[in-house]
Amino acid sequence: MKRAVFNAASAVLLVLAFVPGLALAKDKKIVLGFSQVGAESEWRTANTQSIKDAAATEGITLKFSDAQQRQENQIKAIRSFIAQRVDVIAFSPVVETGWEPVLREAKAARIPVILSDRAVDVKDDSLWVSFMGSDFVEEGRRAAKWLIDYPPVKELAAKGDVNIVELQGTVGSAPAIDRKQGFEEVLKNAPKFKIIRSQTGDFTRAKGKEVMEAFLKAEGKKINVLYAHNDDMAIGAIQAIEEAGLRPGKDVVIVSIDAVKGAFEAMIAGKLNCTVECSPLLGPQLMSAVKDVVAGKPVPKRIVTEEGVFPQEVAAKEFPHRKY
Ligand code: GYE
Repeated sequence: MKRAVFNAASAVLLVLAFVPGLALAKDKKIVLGFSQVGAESEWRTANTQSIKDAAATEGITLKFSDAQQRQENQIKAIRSFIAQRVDVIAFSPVVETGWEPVLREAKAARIPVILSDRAVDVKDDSLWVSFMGSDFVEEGRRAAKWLIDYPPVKELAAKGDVNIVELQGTVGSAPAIDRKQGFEEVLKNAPKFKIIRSQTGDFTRAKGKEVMEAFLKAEGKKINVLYAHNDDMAIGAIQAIEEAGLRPGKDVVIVSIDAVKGAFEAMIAGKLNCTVECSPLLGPQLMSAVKDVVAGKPVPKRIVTEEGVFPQEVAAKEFPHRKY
């Protein structure tokens, strides 16, 4: 009975929404300006898709801008959203610092700003309304915890040092800073584990491969472990390891972050040992926060994404359930 009443009510609403000339919905469409980091990884592609899909589902007009991993492009995009007087601005800041001036301009224009995926480092918290995304420090800790408990690595540690090379994400970005910090924090209590080289691979496959080649040239067989701040860099590095005549996943144990499909394929092939989950599917919660902000409802200052860890042993079983 209740459902029938509800259905009747929504049918009336539907009809109303489609009657031409009725101001309903049309004039009220929320306009969201979104400045994306770029298209540097599988993660980012899935994130962009999630945001576009969710905006379409929620009937939110999305002005989407790709910054190609450059802060100045993001600042330009945000200024243009302000000039266009969008209802809400959301962005995924490529780096943490340097945002005060443009965020103050948005505030002066009374346009609320939501941070998606990555945080900013600004003193004045009133410059943004909400930050939704993962706990990157925790992801780094999870990678390290998995590593020191991984039996082949434990065996190595029993005999001597475990030499780690690290592929960092984009210099100055929240995930690169935090994933390094979380990983090192856990390793502090595991003195046999040594990071012998650490360099940025800018979160891309091409750079991951290039930097891994340099690591291999310098350290060769000394390298026991690769810790990559994202799966794409690990996948690029796997190629470099194979080209150097070594076996990724065996001669070099590899742990990375994101848990994208490409990582599952690499695990199933035995070339990647573990991936720590970081979900890019932020679209639906972003749109719901956008709607709440416009409606004047309170939104949480911090919304943390829930995620897990996937070692190689579970990859084949999990693969069919992966959405990105
Ligand atoms: O891990 C990486 C991407 O900010 C969490 O950015 C995101 C990171 C993600 O390029 O693959």
